[in-house]
Amino acid sequence: MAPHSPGTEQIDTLMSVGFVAAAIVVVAVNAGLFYALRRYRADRGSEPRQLSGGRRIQFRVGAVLTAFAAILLVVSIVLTEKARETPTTGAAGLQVAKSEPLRIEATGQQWLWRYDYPNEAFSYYKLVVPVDTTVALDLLSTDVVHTWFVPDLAGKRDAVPGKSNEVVFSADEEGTYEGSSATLSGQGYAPMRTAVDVVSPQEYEAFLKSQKADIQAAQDRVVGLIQKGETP
Ligand SMILES: [Cu+2]
Repeated sequence: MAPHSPGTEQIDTLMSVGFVAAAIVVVAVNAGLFYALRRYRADRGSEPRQLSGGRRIQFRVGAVLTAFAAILLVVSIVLTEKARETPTTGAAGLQVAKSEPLRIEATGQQWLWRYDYPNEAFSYYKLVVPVDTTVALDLLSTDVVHTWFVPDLAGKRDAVPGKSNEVVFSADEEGTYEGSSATLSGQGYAPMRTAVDVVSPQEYEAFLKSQKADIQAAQDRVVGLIQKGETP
């Protein structure tokens, strides 16, 4: 995972903290085990010393574990302090309206994502957004629960039928970010992927225009065929 949005940086940090904590526990447990083995082993044939742990040692171990858990909690909170902040659109981003995110609708349906842009253009599978811009995706579903998951840009978020959910991100670099299926939504769930194309604000505007023109041309063609009495 390579974080490319403020929120995912926090997730990445939290994963590192978890990894370091797990490593400390593994090392400490094994060190203790080897220490006990060496210190208390007896010669072959003779019976090793029988030990019964006193209450004092139990308290000491308990205190160390509690302190470890407390440190972990504090470190995690301090390092992920910014996780609740909403990213703001930067100077290189698309200037929609001050402090307002760019709103795009993402609709999950078996088994495809549809994106509806502010100018009524739409696209399937691929979402195009401007770089350095706060994007708020309104997640909707027409059938079952789908999960929108592009690991480099945001955490998993569900699209639930009849409800509206939101995922906010701001991509810091142009490029294509792949998404993956994260929730079983029926037999076509595995190929129900998505991709996010992060482009410059100018390219984004150009994409919206050409996409809308293409859709209009296709609709006109169909209407024309129907009027001529042909089946499209
Ligand atoms: Cu799905």
